[in-house]
Amino acid sequence: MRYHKVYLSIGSNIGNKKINIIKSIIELSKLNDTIIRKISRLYITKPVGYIEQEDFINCAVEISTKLKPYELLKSVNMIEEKLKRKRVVHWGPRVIDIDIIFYDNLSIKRNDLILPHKEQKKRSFVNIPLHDLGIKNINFYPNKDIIMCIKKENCLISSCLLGFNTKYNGSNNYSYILKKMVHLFNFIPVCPEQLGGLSTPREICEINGNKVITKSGKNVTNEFKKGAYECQKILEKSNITIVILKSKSPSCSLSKSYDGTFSNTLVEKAGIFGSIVIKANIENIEL
Ligand code: PH2
Ligand code: MG
Ligand code: MG
Repeated sequence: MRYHKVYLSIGSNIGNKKINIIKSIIELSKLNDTIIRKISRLYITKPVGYIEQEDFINCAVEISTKLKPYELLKSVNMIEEKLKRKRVVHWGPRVIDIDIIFYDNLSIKRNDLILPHKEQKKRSFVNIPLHDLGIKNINFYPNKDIIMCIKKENCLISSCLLGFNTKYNGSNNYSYILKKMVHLFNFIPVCPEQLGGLSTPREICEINGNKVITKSGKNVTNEFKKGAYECQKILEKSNITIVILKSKSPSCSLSKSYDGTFSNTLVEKAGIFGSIVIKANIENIEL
């Protein structure tokens, strides 16, 4: 099975629109046999069609996928559902809308799937982002629905996710998708455990009640607290509006952590720095 080149248009006009879009792209990257190739800039756009709603943020994404058109459509719908489920409002404006614009050079006309997308030519909010991706020969009728590009934000990020060898075992948790977002964020990499004075490599640690302990039983709570405090100072000083943190880490987790028994058991508990981020109400994403 070969890879197909697909262009998607993504839009959001409820809640934190930028975060919604980034989360949807992360979900797309998790699909089987699917690779994110390029992400356009993010644009603020005037609503087209029903104009009595908030402005949108729109972008376009190029992916390579082995999924067939209907498999991709189903996957994309599942991502929309997953991101919508967390919201109360189910009608009208959309938390996230992911549309398939081009699928190779395929042309389909069915009730539930029209390729290329039926409205593509009419919509600048689709075509201007597509242009960012380097597509040539797009037919489109210019209009005025684009207002401006959104500017880069400062994003504090777990350094292991960017590929720095700051993980406890001396390796990293490199996530290729972040390298596709360097035009969207100024990444500020941190490792709370290193900032707390722990060495790399270091012993594996887990949260046990209100302590952090190593596998051999050493109490490293103070180091973890110091590291979290150092990161908090960076948060406060650097005008950071979003944080991307490593999941399941005793410092960085924003949801689940290992329970302190070193038996691969997860519990609902944020990490030491993760808890500070949640309390501070800073927009966050877990990877
Ligand atoms: N999506 C629509 C209708 N109108 N307007 C803008 N600016 N951006 C959108 O993504 C959009 C829209 C239907 O999907
Ligand atoms: Mg749409
Ligand atoms: Mg749609």
